[in-house]
Amino acid sequence: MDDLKNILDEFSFKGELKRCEAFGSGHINMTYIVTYNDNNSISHYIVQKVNTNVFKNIDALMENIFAVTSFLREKIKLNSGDPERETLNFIKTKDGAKYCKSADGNCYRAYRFVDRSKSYDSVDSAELFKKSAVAFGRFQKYLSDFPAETLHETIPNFHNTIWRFENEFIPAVQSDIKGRAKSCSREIDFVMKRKEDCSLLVNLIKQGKLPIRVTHNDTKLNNVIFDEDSDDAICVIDLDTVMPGLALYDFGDSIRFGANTCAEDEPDTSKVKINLDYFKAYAAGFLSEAGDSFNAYEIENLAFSAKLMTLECGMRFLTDYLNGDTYFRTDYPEHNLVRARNQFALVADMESHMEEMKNIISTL
Ligand code: ADP
Ligand code: GN1
Ligand code: MG
Repeated sequence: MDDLKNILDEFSFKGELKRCEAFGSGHINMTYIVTYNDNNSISHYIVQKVNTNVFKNIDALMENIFAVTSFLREKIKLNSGDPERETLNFIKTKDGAKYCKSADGNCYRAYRFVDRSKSYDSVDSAELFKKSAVAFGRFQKYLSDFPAETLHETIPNFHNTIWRFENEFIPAVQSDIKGRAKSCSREIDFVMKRKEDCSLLVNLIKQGKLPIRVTHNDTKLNNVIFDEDSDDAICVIDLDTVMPGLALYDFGDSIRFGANTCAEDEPDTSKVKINLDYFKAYAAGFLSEAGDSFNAYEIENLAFSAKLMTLECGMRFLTDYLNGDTYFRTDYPEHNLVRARNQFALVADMESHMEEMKNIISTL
């Protein structure tokens, strides 16, 4: 176990350490909020232990994040925004490094907490969801002239759904190392029947129909923070998966998480539905910022991308369940299976509303 106090001492925080507590609800990294008092001036920072089981090359990861946040800072200034609040501001170690490594080999990084901000784990109005869409759309727009070829692929094939199907899901079913496959044969079948869906976007990329852009790739609602006073979405966070990708990945993943009438781990799947009002609000907000450059194939596949990102995420939860829960943090033994069932219920509901979803897009 690392002594967090020793880790904090590695960073150039000013003042005396007052508090340090676990924070947030992410499934991958371990996040802490720390408070310092410098001559009665209180500062908060976020410190994160990066999951090196998931992110194998932390130097590449941090290089990406520093490059992207520096680029965004200039864009925000050009647009008369406030770079202190609208992008992440990292704190280097006392040695000038982008992160610090503990004696146990764990990697920690730190950045400024955005004061007077809040985050949401679920959507409470179409208006709020639209605000998050504007922030994610703007994020993509601001990065549209970032040199994508300089970015490292922090998790190769992250949204290559057919790759995940063939190289992760099928091997997990076949090896069934925990003997769990028999308890989830319906869920396994659900994915098997949708194999063709998994290749659709990848094939459009191969045919040159979908442009590769710099995308966030993990556009959950709680990966954007809101201003406590105005409730505007101010800053896109959790930048570990910023990589070359499709606009559709960012759109689809937001819908997966935010337009579900339930949390992604609600066990009662009869409550899981697609909220079409939220779908419409998000699409309107996202397109208002990023949509100008979209081609016809991107527009045509917006509704499908929501279904695909949900199917992919459910397949990843199910794969992790079959593998013995080694990737996503879980709170109880069946957590990943519950999450997978929830995602598949949402896929099924989207399938029965696909024409309505497409019609909504065509009215925008
Ligand atoms: P995780 O990998 O745990 O999802 P995040 O980077 O998304 O980590 O951070 C977890 C939570 O911490 C966020 O959902 C948000 O509530 C809060 N948070 C993260 N960074 C900041 C920040 N710079 N300012 C304010 N809150 C933040
Ligand atoms: C993980 O780190 P977090 O909780 O924002 C995962 C996403 C999944 C999401 C499901 C790097 O996101 O891909 O969609 O859980 N992140 C990574 O809730 O795998
Ligand atoms: Mg997060």
